[in-house]
Amino acid sequence: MAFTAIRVSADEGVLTITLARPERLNAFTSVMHAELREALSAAETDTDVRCVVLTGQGRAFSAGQDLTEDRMRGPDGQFDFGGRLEQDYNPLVERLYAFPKVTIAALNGPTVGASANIALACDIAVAARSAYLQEAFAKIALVPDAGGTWSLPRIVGAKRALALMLTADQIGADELYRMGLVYKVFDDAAFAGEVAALAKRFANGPAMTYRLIKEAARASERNDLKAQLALEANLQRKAGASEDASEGVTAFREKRAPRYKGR
Ligand code: T3D
Repeated sequence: MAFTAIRVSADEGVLTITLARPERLNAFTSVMHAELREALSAAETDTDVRCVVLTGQGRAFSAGQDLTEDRMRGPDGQFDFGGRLEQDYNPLVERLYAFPKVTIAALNGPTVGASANIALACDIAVAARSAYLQEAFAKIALVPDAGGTWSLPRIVGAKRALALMLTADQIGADELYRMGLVYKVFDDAAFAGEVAALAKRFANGPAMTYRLIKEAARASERNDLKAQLALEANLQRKAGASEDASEGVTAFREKRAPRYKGR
């Protein structure tokens, strides 16, 4: 499939997916969703891909749903705003949460509406200093979607999450960092290089162990301590039996960098 709304490039284990409708600030359309589904499916099964970076072309990460796209209609012929979520956004968010490889949302600029919550569904979000995030929904009298009402309270706490959603304020990168919504902020000029370096670290790392770490972190959202301790023991058994764990210890003893194979 030749992509028209995204661009995909692979480099030494890192797959970069760039939302590519810069004239509309990379706003999401059903075509973009379909292309993203295809790119993520391929990345999931391609053993050469060990880290996925999601970013935007031009001055924005993405302005959320394309508000000029034809609205979906339900069986009664009335506009159905939930339909698009069920068809496109919800599966994307669930897929990102469960994605078996490390995902990085690289916020190069405005990250607005559903796109903000898609970014939060990635494992790590990093931002250029000029970027901002905006739960813009209430400005157009809509409810935050794409998992925002679930993820935001868990990341920033209930009160702050409500404030972000009710005010629909634009939150700058340094404030995003203080709130824990992004892991790091890089100066704009250094942003692309820093993102590439971070992604490369994951591409060269122990892929199977990363998968297990993600499994543990996700499970902690529903587990009590006892269940989580049991899960950790189970996952540690798997990680400890991997070729990468032997290599990690051997490399430490031999005072050299480990060469991980992802198994
Ligand atoms: O099914 C459903 O519809 C429900 C699902 C909802 C999910 C959501 O994501 S709801 C939230 C949707 N997004 C927004 O409400 C954001 C709308 N955009 C803005 O508020 C502003 O564009 C920004 C604050 C993001 C950036 O402002 P600024 O001044 O830097 O840029 P701009 O001039 O407004 O935008 C540049 C162009 O992009 C402009 O086109 P033009 O006038 O040059 O031809 C603008 O119309 C276009 N654009 C920006 N955002 C969208 C968009 N076009 C379509 N959809 C957009 N979301």
